[in-house]
Amino acid sequence: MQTKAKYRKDYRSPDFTVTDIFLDFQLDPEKTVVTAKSQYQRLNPEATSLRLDGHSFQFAAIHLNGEDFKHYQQDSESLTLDLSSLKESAAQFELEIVTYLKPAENTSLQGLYQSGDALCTQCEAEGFRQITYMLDRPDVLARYTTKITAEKAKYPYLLSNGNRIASGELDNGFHWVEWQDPFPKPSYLFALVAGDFDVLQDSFITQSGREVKLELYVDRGNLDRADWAMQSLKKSMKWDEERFGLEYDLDIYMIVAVDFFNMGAMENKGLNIFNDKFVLANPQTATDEDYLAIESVIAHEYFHNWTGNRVTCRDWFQLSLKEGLTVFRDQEFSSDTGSRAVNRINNVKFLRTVQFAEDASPMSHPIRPEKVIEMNNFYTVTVYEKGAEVIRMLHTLLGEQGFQAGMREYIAQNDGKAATCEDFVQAMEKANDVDLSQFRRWYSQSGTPELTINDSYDERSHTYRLQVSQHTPATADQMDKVNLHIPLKIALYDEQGIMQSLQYHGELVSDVLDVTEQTQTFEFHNIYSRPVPALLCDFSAPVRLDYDYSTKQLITLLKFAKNDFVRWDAVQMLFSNELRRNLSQYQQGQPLEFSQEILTALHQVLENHQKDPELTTLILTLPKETEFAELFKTIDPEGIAVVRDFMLRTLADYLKSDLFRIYQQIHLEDYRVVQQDIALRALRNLCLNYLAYTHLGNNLVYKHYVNANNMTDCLAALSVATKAQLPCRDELLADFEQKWQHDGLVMDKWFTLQATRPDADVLQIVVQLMDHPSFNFNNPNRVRALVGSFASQNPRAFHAADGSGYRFLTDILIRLNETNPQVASRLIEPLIRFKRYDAQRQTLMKRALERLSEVENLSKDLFEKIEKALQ
Ligand code: B3K
Ligand code: ZN
Repeated sequence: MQTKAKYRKDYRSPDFTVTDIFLDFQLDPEKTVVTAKSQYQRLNPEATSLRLDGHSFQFAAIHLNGEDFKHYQQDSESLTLDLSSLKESAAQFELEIVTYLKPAENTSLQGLYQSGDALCTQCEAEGFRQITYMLDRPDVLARYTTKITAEKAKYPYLLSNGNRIASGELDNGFHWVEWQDPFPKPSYLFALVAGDFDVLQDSFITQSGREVKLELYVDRGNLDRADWAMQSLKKSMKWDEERFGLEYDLDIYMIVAVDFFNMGAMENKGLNIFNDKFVLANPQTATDEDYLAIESVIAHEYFHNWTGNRVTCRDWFQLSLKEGLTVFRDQEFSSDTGSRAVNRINNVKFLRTVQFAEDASPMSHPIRPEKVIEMNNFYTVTVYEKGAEVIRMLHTLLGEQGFQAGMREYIAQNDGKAATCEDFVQAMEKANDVDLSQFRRWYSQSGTPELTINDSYDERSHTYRLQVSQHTPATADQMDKVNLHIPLKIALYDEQGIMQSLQYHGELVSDVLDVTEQTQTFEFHNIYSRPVPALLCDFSAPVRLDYDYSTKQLITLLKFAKNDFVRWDAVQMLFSNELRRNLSQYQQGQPLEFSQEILTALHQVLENHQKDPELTTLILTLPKETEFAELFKTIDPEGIAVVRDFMLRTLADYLKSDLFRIYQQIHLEDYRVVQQDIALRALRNLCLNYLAYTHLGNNLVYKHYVNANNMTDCLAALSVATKAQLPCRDELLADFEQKWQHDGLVMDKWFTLQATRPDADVLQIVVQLMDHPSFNFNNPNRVRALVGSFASQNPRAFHAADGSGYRFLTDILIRLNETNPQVASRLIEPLIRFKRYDAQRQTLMKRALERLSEVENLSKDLFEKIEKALQ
């Protein structure tokens, strides 16, 4: 195993490229034969050596221009051809390579592998090289023709990218299909699927009037769970035409849902492959949240057709070019078609918790990393979600029109090419005639900037001043930081809650302040009383805010702010302050206490629930333990759990009569996935969540479960029965298990609940469940649901002071290192963050990592993270 790092600065354009490739697959789970006939072109006339990437297959033969070729050297990761015998003038030549694969044994789920009874591929980032020797890099774009031959009874459907151009039957029960993709693409977008499926067919007429065939492939028997994904696809296609002016380009778009998949989904040209979790839904099996997640992942993969496929990445350091932009696009889609405020709140919650934590971890990296050992380790919240925030800041600075002009310029300049983040920023600059030199630093600087804000009010001159300082603390990967260009959106309210216009010497000024220096003062005139500032409205930049709000100011914002995000954010700060204060009480053995002012304010929010049930729900939802944890440099998992539990019970007790009244008022007959109903279900389930902690709890939750006609309500009841340890819990858990034991996807919800139960013996339960008939160690969804949730969503148990949680995870990681390093590398995250815990826990966590580092054949994936952590 080579664990050498690659650096962004070392990028060199390739000496050779492939213009066309013909792939022939003779499929068999035990032995697949792949013949790859490629047309190579020498780009650098001096080059005589051609290094191809490839591993994890048996190499059978290579021919150069039709003749047996022997001048090569092979190592564990590549084949290097000595082409000095090629005539100097021979700028073009053909290579034919034969390899043998064993998809049934491929548990890494990269390259060609078996999922259930089907065969499928996953090539991003560097999986194509597990199929054949290839210039497996995204700046080599070729036209693909793929012929697949397989046993017809087992594999009636044979799919690949592009258009189906020929097919035939063989007399031995085999058949074949040939596909051609007219658009040159990098190898990571190649895909192949073979299997027996149910197919949902539909079509879409593009804005220019072309008809596109849409096909959705699901495991047999799952057709009743495919509709929503198809609707989502059509909605996405339409939205991209309307908002971005981008139309689909092939005559067919296929989506295949598979059971074994390392991540969410994959945007292969014309043939998306999805984790079935992000396709399958009906009211009995999927929650509202699942429905919305499916819609956004379907949209995300579809949007990649332009941002990712037509314009791809030059090298993997540029990953955010396609991912940050495509996440921004899918977030905008969800916001345009649903509630903008709700979407913003949920995205910010995620970013602040998960991305801020990553930036504070040994894995901290800029959205465009500088150094990589295993590329799969960089499909991160930083590259994706912070990357999307960087695009969003550009959108804030340039406005919708300017941003869209930049998009048109970007696509016009880069269509059919492999581009860089720099190309994107340049297009934005050119279309808007602006200088983004300082803004570019967001691409190269890691870490979470802190904005410290002080204000002063001069009542004689009616002047209000905001003094803003920025500081980015050093991160594991980067000591020195520079000043960024930070768009800071603000609003000012007077004490009666009236919004003040922002003026400077009588002129109206923008509500987005350009923070560019280390310290800057912004002055506002004609302000007639000391205002309450709303700062970082809509989270206009991915930064931490430090302004010393009083409880009174925050309650003013909660009551009067025009912006829903600001209202929600004010309550987040109130909750955070309560938690912080009480945690220190708890740590000193003092009694806990919830501020009466805040209780009263929250009560008012609940009383006004009718105005906006969804926002009410979000405001009244107590942050999770993992969200609260991010407030602290050193995390006390036990203390946070205790204080949060106290806050939950206090709120429940204080609000119970209103909660009960609202709970009973809300009636929904048929289950419909429409925003209004989702909102009401969420509010009703929020009420249930609190009421579970009152004397009404057991009865109410039990009835809620029994009467539920959809998974959202059913799971809400089951979840709170487990979390509140209600007497009905065991009966309900058993009922759910009995009902869904044959459905892994639904059982994942149950595994997650088991793994996050507050019981003292939860680890024992998790260990036992690894032998549950519905559990399968080779299925990433199952492993994430049970082991992943335990390690990342049950902090109190995972960080048990005796180190049992760490030992358990380490045992699992040692097994996963062999079977599926990519999944292992995701699961190790909580363990490498030991610096955030007390000395005793640090010792235990480090010991676990040291044990892992001694494992034989440690994968690059784990090696990279362990090395960084122990450095
Ligand atoms: N591009 C894929 C992710 C590939 C991950 C490789 N380890 C899905 C997406 O972002 O749309
Ligand atoms: Zn993506």
